[in-house]
Amino acid sequence: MFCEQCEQTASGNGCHQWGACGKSPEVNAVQDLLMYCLRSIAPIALKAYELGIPNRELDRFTCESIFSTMTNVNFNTKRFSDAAKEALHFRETLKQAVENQNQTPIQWPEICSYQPNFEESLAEQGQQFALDLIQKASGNIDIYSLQLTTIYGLKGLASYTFHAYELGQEDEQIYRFIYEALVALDQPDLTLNDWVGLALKVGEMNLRAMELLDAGHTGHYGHPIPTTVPLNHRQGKAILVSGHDIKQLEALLQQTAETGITVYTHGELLPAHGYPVLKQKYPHLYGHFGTAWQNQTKDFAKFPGSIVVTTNCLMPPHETYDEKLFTIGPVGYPELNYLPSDENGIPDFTPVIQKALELPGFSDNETPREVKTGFAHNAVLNVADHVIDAVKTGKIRHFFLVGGCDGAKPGRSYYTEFVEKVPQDCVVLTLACGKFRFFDQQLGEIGSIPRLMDVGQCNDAYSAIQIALGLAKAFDIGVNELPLSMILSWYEQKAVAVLLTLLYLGIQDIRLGPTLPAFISPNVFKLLSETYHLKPISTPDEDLAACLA
Ligand code: SF4
Ligand code: SF3
Repeated sequence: MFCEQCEQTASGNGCHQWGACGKSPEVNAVQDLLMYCLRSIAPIALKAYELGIPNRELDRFTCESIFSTMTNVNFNTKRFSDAAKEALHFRETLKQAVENQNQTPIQWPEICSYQPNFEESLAEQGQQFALDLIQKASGNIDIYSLQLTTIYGLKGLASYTFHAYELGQEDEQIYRFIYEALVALDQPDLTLNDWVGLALKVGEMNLRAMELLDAGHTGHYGHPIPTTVPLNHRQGKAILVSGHDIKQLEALLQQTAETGITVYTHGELLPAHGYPVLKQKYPHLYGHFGTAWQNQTKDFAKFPGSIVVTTNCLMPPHETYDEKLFTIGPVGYPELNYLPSDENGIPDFTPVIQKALELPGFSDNETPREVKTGFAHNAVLNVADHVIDAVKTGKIRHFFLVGGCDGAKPGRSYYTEFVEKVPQDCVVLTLACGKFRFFDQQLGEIGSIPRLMDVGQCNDAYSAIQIALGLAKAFDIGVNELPLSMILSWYEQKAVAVLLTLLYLGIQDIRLGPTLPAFISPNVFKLLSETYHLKPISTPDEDLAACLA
């Protein structure tokens, strides 16, 4: 086994025996095999596009399959094996269609005939792919590093593309690029510069995917507005929804509308409360329960209702709560209740509702506690005049975007301490699950502007980018000249995609932690620090002083 795609990777140099995330060597090998099957489709899918016979079903399948190999999404070997079979079925059908239409015979690359033996262990067959890329890169560690950066970024891109198409937003150029990047993995003659270009192109495409997702969310649910969200529970039966999928949250809200059940968000679904359509249509969408993903074993055990995990981050479930836990979409775990989707991509949530009705629910009303969310680009740029005025009159000295993933490492207390130490004349924008380290702090206001603003989920990095670009335009300066510093935390591959987007946009001086990705080689890091002044976090005091200097 070899995997180093997330920040939790063992000893900072790859999980070799068993995943620190709980992923087994078998799952890892079948994930690698599935990725190889997808690579074997890519040249055919590109040729199909060229001939005007694209296959949207395959495009979506490819994204969902890549997404399912991300950290903390699916731990079920059987689901990966089934996906590999389906991938090859797609490949052979499309190959036939392309060959029928093409005037002359096609000499496909060797990979296009890859055929695992589905009668034998796929886990054993998948092991050969662990070292496939480093061999193809002829041992060049820097090219290998950029290939991994590209693949991991692709996983994040595939996940946002998946969410965007769920909401009816698609762009063919993203699908084509995903195939191009997969094809590139089998082109041994690409140079280091080619790979830098491809990694940045992942960032560019990810910006487009996040833009589409933003359009999908705001088109369906309205532009987020600053909204107070209860952190306390209320008496009654309850369902908790985790992950990032707002469309699935809405489907569950529809199906629970007449049941008397109260619905709570968990983790990255907190920003759902900011969408006016959801709040108006579904009064039983009440509050938020728990904090970031790595605390779920405690949070889920305590929750007295059923729980649905719509996307990452799922941890191996504890037996004290596995019976009330349900997964949907790309998420899975062996033996755990999985609800398949209908032809519209929506599961029948009846088992979740039945389980919630069987469980005790909350027996009392807890003392109210609350946080605010909904400071997305529209809400913030609507008051841009106030913000600009506050900057010009010296009331606001600096903005900090403290965002990204949370995780279990003790070094992540840096982010809490950083926010606590931000001077009174500065504003903190935050997004993604890293905010749970400080999201309920009362930082007060500067005039009418809150000092702590939750922009949204990790994909709402798009919103943060729009805010930065909007302010830069209003001040008539470049975005790197704004009094804004980005202090980012990463864990999984969506964060890799977002980081590549920021680099693609030329954002300088990003501070990244809690540790640098293991897959970034020293030379690649040198390149990033020379070109973009990307740097690792140091101490809150040192970094604050440097940002404010
Ligand atoms: Fe290790 Fe992360 Fe890979 Fe899991 S996803 S096996 S923790 S590197
Ligand atoms: Fe969090 Fe998993 Fe990355 Fe969407 S939920 S940010 S870690």
